[in-house]
Amino acid sequence: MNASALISGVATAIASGAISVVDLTAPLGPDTPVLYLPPQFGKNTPRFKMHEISAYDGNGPWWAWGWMELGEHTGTHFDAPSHWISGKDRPDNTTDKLPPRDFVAPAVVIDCSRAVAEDPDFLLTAAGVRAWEAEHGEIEPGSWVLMRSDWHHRNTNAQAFLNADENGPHSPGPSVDCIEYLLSRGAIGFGSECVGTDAGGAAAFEPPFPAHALMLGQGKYGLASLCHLDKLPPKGALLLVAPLKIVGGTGSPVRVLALTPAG
Ligand code: 23J
Ligand code: MN
Repeated sequence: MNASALISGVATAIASGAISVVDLTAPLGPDTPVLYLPPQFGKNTPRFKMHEISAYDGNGPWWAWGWMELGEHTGTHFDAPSHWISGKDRPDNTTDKLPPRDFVAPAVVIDCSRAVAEDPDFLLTAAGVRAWEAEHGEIEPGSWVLMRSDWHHRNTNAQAFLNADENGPHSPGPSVDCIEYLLSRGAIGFGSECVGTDAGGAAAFEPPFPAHALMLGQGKYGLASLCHLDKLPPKGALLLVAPLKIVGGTGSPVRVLALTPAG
């Protein structure tokens, strides 16, 4: 099929409902949980805040509008390579410089929800990914690899979402060898339902925060605070993820949409 027939085929299938458009984005507001890092790491990111400019009133009789206080890494968001020191010298590593073709890519979903229900510190390993591939086929180069944990159900409760105790946060994520394996497969990025792409305990890994250090260091991406990965097939979804074109941006809140076969 030629390109124009493919595009009109997709448009027709969306209009008819044969292809569903699934929203994987969490609501963005003052209650959106944000990462908390202990003081030894420096400063934290602020929570979202909306400031009113006018509301059809004396500040603007016919219009309502606002301005936002918004961290780049807030809510459902995208990590650009410049976010991490390992990616800081890469060319075109900021949100305004990334090639737009990277914003449309297939996704695979690795369902870890049962293991995570048993153990909030569950780590997806390279062996876990290989077991998934044995069942579903190899991960195609250029794919997003999304870790389904059903953690997004905690998203409305910051305490449960961050799940910290005196030993630090407890949330699932990828092991170091998992990220190394995904890079060897040519993944475009790693996505998680948790506050960041890395596990709660990842500060103690070697290297620390491997989804950040290794993925972003190789010019790949991250997606955090995804929702509803349970609505996607293990393979066969197409993800639309376009970060704001923030000049010099290290990341951006995003609306993440998946095209999936309906039913
Ligand atoms: C800064 C430091 C550590 C982490 C993060 C940011 C994120 O998760 C993020 O949002 O990129 S783990
Ligand atoms: Mn981030």
